[in-house]
Amino acid sequence: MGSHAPQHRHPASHDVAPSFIDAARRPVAASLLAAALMAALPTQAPAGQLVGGLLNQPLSTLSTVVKGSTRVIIRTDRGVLAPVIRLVTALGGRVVAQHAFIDAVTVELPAVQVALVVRLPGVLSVSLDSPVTSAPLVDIGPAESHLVETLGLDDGLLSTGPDGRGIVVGVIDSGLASTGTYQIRRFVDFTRPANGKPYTDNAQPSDEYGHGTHVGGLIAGNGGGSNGRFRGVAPGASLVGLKVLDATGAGRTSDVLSALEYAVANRDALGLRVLNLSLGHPIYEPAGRDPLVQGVETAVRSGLIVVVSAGNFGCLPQTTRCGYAGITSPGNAPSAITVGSLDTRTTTSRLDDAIPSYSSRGPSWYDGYAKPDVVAPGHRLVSTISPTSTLGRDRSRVEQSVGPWLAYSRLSGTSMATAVTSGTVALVLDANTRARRSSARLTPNTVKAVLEFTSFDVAGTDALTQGAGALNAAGAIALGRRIDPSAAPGTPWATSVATPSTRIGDDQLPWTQRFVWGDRYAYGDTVYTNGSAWGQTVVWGDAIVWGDALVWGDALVWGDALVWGNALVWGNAIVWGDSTYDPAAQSWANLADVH
Ligand SMILES: [Ca+2]
Repeated sequence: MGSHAPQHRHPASHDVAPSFIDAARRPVAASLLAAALMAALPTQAPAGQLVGGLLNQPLSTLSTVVKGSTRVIIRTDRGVLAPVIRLVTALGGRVVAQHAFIDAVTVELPAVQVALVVRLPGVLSVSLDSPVTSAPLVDIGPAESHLVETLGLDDGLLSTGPDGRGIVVGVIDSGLASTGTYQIRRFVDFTRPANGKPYTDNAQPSDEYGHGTHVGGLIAGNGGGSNGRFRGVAPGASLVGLKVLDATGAGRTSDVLSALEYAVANRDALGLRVLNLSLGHPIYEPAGRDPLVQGVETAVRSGLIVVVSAGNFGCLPQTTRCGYAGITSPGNAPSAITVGSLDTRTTTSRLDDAIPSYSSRGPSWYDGYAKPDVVAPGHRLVSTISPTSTLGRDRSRVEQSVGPWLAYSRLSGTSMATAVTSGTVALVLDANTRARRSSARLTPNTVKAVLEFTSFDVAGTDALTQGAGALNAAGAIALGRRIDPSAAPGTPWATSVATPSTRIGDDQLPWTQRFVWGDRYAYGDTVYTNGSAWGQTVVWGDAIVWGDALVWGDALVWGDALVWGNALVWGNAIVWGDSTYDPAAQSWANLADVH
């Protein structure tokens, strides 16, 4: 990547953060430490080159200029986390949190030592403990009032069909206020360390910002106080609140990692099936090194279905020009279900839908993954909020006040689209459980395939903007309930749908029947067979044997569709006219600066 990487603002992370693991600063004889460091120093590569290659993008700049301390996430080879921590501690590092599930540790470290740490044996990479944000968009206009209908969830489906009952969704966000409109199974506060752990377990539900409460209501709110008018997608589902964002909607990557690890460790005890991450930070390094991506991939391999926002960086705010490669991390996690936003134009009909300008387009930086996976209603959605929260105090957003604990407010963004998708996943899981009596479960890849296969095409929109297509909850339920996860590998597990289409309002709309796989489109009936692609340990997008069941489309061509003004995105580079364009000094920096 080198000079083609987007230049991001350097987050101010050298402030002093609260500690909860007071790692002992072991006295180490100077000669012993020197020996360890000498052994660690590489002989085969110039030091500067090595350091630049192992540090993520903002840190490689920071470490050369910052005095004082900085917070970094160190990833290590498997099995050597403990000895690396001992060495880092000897260098003056203080452990903030361990992330054993991805062989990583977050450390507060004198900035001058970063260059030494990166050379320690067993250290794979060092990343800044980057700020994550969840800021929704301010916009003016009529509120979406046909959410349930445009998803195909009317016609009494709730009374007879799935409502998410028995499905637990984890919400990694700013918290959940006690609104009384959704069931909170557990609340864990990762912004308040306690008892030597990086979180307060069984905490009182709270949400000073208001974002998580809105997301939670879209997933599982029952519409209480609004006569059901503003109910969420899966009111039978229950929530686990995993609070990582503060009263301004900002948090730390390390806290998100702690929440992911908690979810993986407690998934069976809590019955967790789905995780909603309506947050992120700019992509600073390849997905294979990004700690947040690694956390999401580990969660998916454990069986959790992880739904992630694409980001709200579709256009340059300064010029309102729309462009590509605005996906945020962990939306670049291959196995996540990455969701962009859809403006339903406040109608039930899907024919007038459009992608809002802010919705981040693919591909992902560095890796060139085709993202998002789908788009979903996310524009001017009305959901629960605490009137005393940061967002709840903005009266211009309020659609209905219910009481001192609850109001319904209007927010827009890929965060909201992600919540609608998580709710739909809960419905699909519930529908499949109701139709089956076996204990076999739909894998994350299967659910993702179902959402993509049943999606609707958004007219006039390219693949890197809409992904496979727009969410079709009714169609996803119809297909999801047909699949028998206990079928033997390689055998059909669902009968084909004769007419792969869904009626929404007055229109019978065809499913796209396509997948976004790695950097390609694919078509075909593969979803009807228990193929290896749907296995729990297969990373979405990996090259695997498909047999004849699938028709490959062309590789997504970074061609005419990707013209941004005069700039053209090509793989990892931006080509400007005929010459390679260095985005670091130009408008790309402005886009990244919004974070
Ligand atoms: Ca519409």
